[in-house]
Amino acid sequence: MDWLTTVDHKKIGILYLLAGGFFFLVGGLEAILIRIQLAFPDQHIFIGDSFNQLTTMHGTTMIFFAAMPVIFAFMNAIVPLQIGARDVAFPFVNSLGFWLFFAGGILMNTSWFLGGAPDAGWTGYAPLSTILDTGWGQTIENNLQGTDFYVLGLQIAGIGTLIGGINFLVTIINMRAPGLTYMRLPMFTWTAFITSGLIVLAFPAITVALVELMFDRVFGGAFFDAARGGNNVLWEHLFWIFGHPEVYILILPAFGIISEIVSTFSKKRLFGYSSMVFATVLIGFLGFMVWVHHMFTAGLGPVANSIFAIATMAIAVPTGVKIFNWLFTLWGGQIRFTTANIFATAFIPTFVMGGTTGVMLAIPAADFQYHDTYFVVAHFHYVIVGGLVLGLFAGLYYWWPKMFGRMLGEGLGKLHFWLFFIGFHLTFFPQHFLGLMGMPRRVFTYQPGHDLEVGNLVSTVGAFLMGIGTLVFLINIIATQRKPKTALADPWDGRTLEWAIPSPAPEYNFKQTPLVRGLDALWKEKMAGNKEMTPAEPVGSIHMPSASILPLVMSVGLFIAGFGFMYKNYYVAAAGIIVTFIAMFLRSVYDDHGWHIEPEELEDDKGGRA
Ligand code: HEM
Ligand SMILES: [Cu+2]
Repeated sequence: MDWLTTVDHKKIGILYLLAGGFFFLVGGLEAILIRIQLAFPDQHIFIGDSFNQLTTMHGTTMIFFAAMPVIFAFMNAIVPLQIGARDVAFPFVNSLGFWLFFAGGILMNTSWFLGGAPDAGWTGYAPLSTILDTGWGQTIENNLQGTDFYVLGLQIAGIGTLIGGINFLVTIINMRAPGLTYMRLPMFTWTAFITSGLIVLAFPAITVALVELMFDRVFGGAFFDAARGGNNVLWEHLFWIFGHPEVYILILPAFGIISEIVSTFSKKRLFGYSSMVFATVLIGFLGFMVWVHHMFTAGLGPVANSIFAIATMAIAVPTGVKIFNWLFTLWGGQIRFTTANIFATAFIPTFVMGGTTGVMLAIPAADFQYHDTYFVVAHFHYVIVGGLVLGLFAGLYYWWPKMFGRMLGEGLGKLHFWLFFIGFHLTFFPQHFLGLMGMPRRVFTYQPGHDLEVGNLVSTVGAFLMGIGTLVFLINIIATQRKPKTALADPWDGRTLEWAIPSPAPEYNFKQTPLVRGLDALWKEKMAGNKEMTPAEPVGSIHMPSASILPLVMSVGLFIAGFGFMYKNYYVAAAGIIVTFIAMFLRSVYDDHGWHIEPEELEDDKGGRA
């Protein structure tokens, strides 16, 4: 019950991690099924519709319901601690954001059991996504509803993400401890800040696109129907105006995680901190200027293509700055190869390979050849799996003690790393060549005798290795959970504020708000010979927000309404919306001032002095 009503950012972080982890397994299973079908030529296991559903759901699940929530898990679990805050700015909204994401994810995945999943690709291109049973012969046999699940599931989840982004923007702007100026923010918080900004600017584009798609599908609209005056390229623009920034929403926090870990485990401050900040802001900005590189072959013409090609290549510059700064941080450091740091250092060359193929794709003339082949599949998996997922694993090993009070096993961790890392390269490296040899993406089979057999088989073997690696990680988690909570407050000899308080953090985080006196606030105090942070305020009563069931109720309401719209049963839709509105009404009329923890209740051994 506690978990259904919690507004504590640390618990919400754990909820995001559990839900995101669950969807990672679902998406991973879908990936393995795809690779089983492609292991050998001319197979008949998942073909046609079922293959399209697998690829669509795999992509959508991984991006929206696995990677995004795990990033939110870290933002929740770590950002308030790194800035010396007691919670996020709007704890209630934070919980609402989680439940909306979860409702959207579940709604979309119920499609598997209700007549078929969406099958128009994770990009949902019109007019493929606008096809439905209109009675004039365009019926897709068993899949009338699939894309409706996509439209409504993403819409509900998207609102959750959007309000989450707003919340973290406000939190980082307003709730920093005294002395924590912007140029002293830990790198992970900086990337969380820019990512939140990108969310606030990018998600409205997909919201609008999905509303239009919903009108086309549910109410017979014509936004994307060229025959009735609409324009299907409009969908591509709206999707990628969101979609390209989205990939930076995903990768920037991973950059932040890597920066923290590389610096902690080389016992050096991050090389070129201010250039790192500047590069992050610049990547965020340029992320909005390049969406058309996904549309080079859509026929926008040479001028548009050239402008967006140059803008795209420009992103490689700040990205290169980051890469060199990480290398210079490691250079001459006292490096400790913990599991977290192995994942972090392996991230660097892997991500560089993904960036390189990105620059290749950014050349329009070349892209006409690569586009919609396995080369693109190889590119984005190098950046998303080789970049983001390695970064997330690094972060999990690093912050696990802070989140759960226990250390993940190092032996199993290293086994996990090697299985996953080798499996990853086996899976995706051959795909570059499959693409160059002409294998189109999203095909469910290929014929023997075109030299595509070996690459595909190696790729499938690699996918199984990654799956086994993930199982080792799960075993590690289970083994760890059975041990007592004995993690130290600062197990890695850390540099930033989250290591100044016990693991796991007490409910109120900091007994006294700390005073920040420089970059790497905790390290600064350690160097000055202090064992703990200097407090910025006397011990006093601590104000806490009250738990509430309303965020869950609001999300359930929208979940019900989603089904109503899908099956065009407007009574159900109205009932769902009414549930949500009643919950909103209760929230606004019921005055809740929260509660206080009095100084006598603060345990001495908890919360340190700061
Ligand atoms: C130096 C940086 C990068 C460059 C120059 C770059 C360039 C490109 C280009 C030109 C395409 C379009 C290929 C085509 O469809 O023909 C593409 C696709 C893609 N990129 Fe990147 N990229 C970069 C970094 C990233 C990062 C950091 C991510 C994610 C974390 C990412 C994720 C993707 C995805 C998911 C697609 C495929 C979208 C789809 O059609 O399904 N890229 N990239
Ligand atoms: Cu892009």
